[in-house]
Amino acid sequence: MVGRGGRAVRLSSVSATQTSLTHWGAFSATVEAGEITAVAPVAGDDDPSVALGNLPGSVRHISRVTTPAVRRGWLDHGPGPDDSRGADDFVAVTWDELTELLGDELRRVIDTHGNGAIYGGSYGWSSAGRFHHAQSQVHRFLNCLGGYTFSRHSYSLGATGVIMPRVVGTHDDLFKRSTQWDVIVEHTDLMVCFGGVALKNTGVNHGGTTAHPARGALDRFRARGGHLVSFSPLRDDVDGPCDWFAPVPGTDVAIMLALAHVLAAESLADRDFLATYCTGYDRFERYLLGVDDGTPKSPQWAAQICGLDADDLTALARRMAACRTIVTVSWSLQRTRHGEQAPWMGLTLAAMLGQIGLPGGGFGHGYGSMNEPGLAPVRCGLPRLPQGINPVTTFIPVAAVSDMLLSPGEPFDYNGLRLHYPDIRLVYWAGGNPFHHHQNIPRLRRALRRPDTVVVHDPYWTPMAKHADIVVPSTTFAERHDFSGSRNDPVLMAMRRLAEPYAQARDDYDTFAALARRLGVADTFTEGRTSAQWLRHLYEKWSATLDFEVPSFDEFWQVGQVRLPTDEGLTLFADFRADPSAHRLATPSGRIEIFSADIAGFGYRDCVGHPAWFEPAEWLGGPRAERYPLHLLANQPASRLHSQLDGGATSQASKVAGREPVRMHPDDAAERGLAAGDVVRMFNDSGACLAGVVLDDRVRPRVVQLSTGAWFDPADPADPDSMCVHGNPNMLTDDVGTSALAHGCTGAHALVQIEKYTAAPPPVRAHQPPVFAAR
Ligand SMILES: Nc1nc2c(c(=O)[nH]1)N[C@H]1C(S)=C(S)[C@@H](COP(=O)(O)OP(=O)(O)OC[C@H]3O[C@@H](n4cnc5c(=O)[nH]c(N)nc54)[C@H](O)[C@@H]3O)O[C@H]1N2
Ligand SMILES: Nc1nc2c(c(=O)[nH]1)N[C@H]1C(S)=C(S)[C@@H](COP(=O)(O)OP(=O)(O)OC[C@H]3O[C@@H](n4cnc5c(=O)[nH]c(N)nc54)[C@H](O)[C@@H]3O)O[C@H]1N2
Ligand SMILES: [Mo]
Repeated sequence: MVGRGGRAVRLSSVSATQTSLTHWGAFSATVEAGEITAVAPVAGDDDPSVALGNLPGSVRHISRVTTPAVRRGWLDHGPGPDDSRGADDFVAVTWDELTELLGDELRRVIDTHGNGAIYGGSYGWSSAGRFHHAQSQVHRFLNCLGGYTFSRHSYSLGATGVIMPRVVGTHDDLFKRSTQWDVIVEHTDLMVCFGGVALKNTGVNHGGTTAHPARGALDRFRARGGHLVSFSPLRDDVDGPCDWFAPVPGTDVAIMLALAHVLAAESLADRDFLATYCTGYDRFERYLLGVDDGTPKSPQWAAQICGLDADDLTALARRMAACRTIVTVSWSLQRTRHGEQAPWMGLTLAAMLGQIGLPGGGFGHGYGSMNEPGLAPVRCGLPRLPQGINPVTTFIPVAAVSDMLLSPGEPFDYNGLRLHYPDIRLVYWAGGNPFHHHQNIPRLRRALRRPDTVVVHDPYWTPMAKHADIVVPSTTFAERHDFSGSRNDPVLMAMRRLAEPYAQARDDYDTFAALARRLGVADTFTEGRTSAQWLRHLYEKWSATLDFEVPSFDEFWQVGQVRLPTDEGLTLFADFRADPSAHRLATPSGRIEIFSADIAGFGYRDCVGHPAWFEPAEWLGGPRAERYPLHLLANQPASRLHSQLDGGATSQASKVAGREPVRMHPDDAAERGLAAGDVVRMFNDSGACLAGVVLDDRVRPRVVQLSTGAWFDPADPADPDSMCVHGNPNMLTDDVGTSALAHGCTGAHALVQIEKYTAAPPPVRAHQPPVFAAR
């Protein structure tokens, strides 16, 4: 291969063993006959993710999209709303036909309805790799055409992404510049963890990761005498010794208020810290002590809500005030109704302890949610594919996708703004799976009937691909050259191609380049580069910005990695503590806003000016629990990343009777006459799914866990209300935002009922390709 200027681009060809990287870790692969047959973690990774076991067999898996495909109804009748999405046959087309059909449809929508009629948010994790990042590629492509309606925030951090910039002036730094594991090991006496520190989740990092230090750090922390307190309905959200409190799910804010109440009532709150570094504590304290509403948020009050012992909470508050304590809040807590409150209240509790900015004290968000918190940030930016400029200003908070499609023109509130949903004609998805990530699948299926055209790029026949009109077969990361780059991983890794593209799969970049050519924007999109030339270009452009030496691209590619310098020994907000005027927070007051006049000014009923306890609809203490008496935790799966490679060996080994496992307490099973291995029907007003029973007394009674990621598999594809026979928990979650402030995803929780499924369980066909019709 020859690069620009005639230099040799030494992108090695496919060979038997290669290293590469996924979001869940770096590995070396054995490749035979175009397929990954074995993988091993790289040296230096002490705690590799079990999800690596899903990679063998993933290139030639039965669920691969092998040809460009168009839904028969769309091909026969042209674009338009259609109830048969998800139930129709597909027709194989050539790449040239696909480029023509899709290019012309994009042109039609833009010319007739304008660029704002394209929804190109395209949320999803796709693959690691800086260049072939599907979401960046689709955004760049659509920007070349004049833009698209976009989405803000993520399913991961929908509430946090809005509340935290308002009250502590940042969102990113909470993770990127979090207090490091080594500092916690050395200085922290007590880690009080709301939502535990789930090591299953630290396997994963956005953009990939070459090391997993969390488990080792917790071992060293305990060896030094540190103690862990976990509030979680699941004992195994902490691996190893801890004080385990199993509250009623969704009641953490009440617990935090009770701890805060003890601090206030017993003069244990750090008044100097609150006066110097915070604003609005007085307003909050009136609420805390019940001055206006007559309800002190005491341990006795909280005990009625969370089901824990009031004396235990009092004792814990005193213990927290007496030693170096870090309060951590997992991301799951903000993926619920009123999800803004838990991170805001966790921060407030830490502020009352007065240890924010001291080594090993203060606040942490997401230890055990992602590998990133606790890891040292790299001291430089990363190579990045420029996405161009989007002239369209219409957007939605990301988890409002069904609302948008079902209610064009309707007004909605978001973060102090009154916005309107656009009228979307074309939905473009590359690198995500809404049937994994969005709530209330029956509602999503109705929403997807509305647009004229749905386009999906994916390597696999995911349920989203099966609901598309135009399906574009993408390569997987394993079939192309790329390189990694993650802001808290010290290694930039070459991701060399492991196998030739399977069947007719094409890189997303090449698909967009062909479309750009047809639409007359090829030069803008490709800038005259092949993907190999882009890799070199991005690397060289990036290395020119650095104030330290890195090897040339050719050397990098040959050696396979570059080590980047990192900022070591960070404590979150240490600078602010040392000098609050020089390091003002980016909030209106420059300080931590325990009371936010801006938020109060919006007048929202579900998010007021200070952190507060709101009763959610989905909780065991509310009226809905009479009909649906079990609290479902729809958490992240231990066996895979989201829905990715659900057909792989590790994921498949976790299934029970071919279904996703639902973990429940033996008493709840006995009450329903259920035994381990039974197939059950889980249901509520949103929908229903089947699952396979696992009994475990580490689950709090009346709580059940069905992780996300089983590919949606309707018993009757033509019926939008059809149950899922495979165990997708988003059949059960309610499609409602966190509050009018953030409208974040609330998929973590739902109330359900469970009964034995007595009929013969339908076969699971989730990973089978759809039916193809002759032309
Ligand atoms: N109920 C409930 N729902 C949830 C959550 C929850 O806790 N509970 N969690 C939420 C969270 S935090 C998240 S982040 C989301 C995750 O939701 P998603 O990010 O949408 O889930 P993934 O399964 O990672 O989807 C990525 C898709 O990209 C495809 N892909 C991989 N490589 C490529 C490529 O190179 N090109 C293209 N075009 N496609 C590629 C994969 O095959 C896969 O279909 O789910 C959310 N949904
Ligand atoms: N293996 C694996 N790791 C992953 C992912 C994956 O798909 N697979 N996804 C990654 C992504 S994109 C994200 S955003 C993060 C998400 O990180 P999180 O949102 O933190 O992950 P979850 O597993 O949903 O939740 C963590 C734990 O919180 C507990 N929990 C749930 N509700 C409550 C509650 O009301 N109160 C208390 N105290 N505890 C509660 C649950 O027991 C759960 O196991 O995970 C990342 N890590
Ligand atoms: Mo996420």
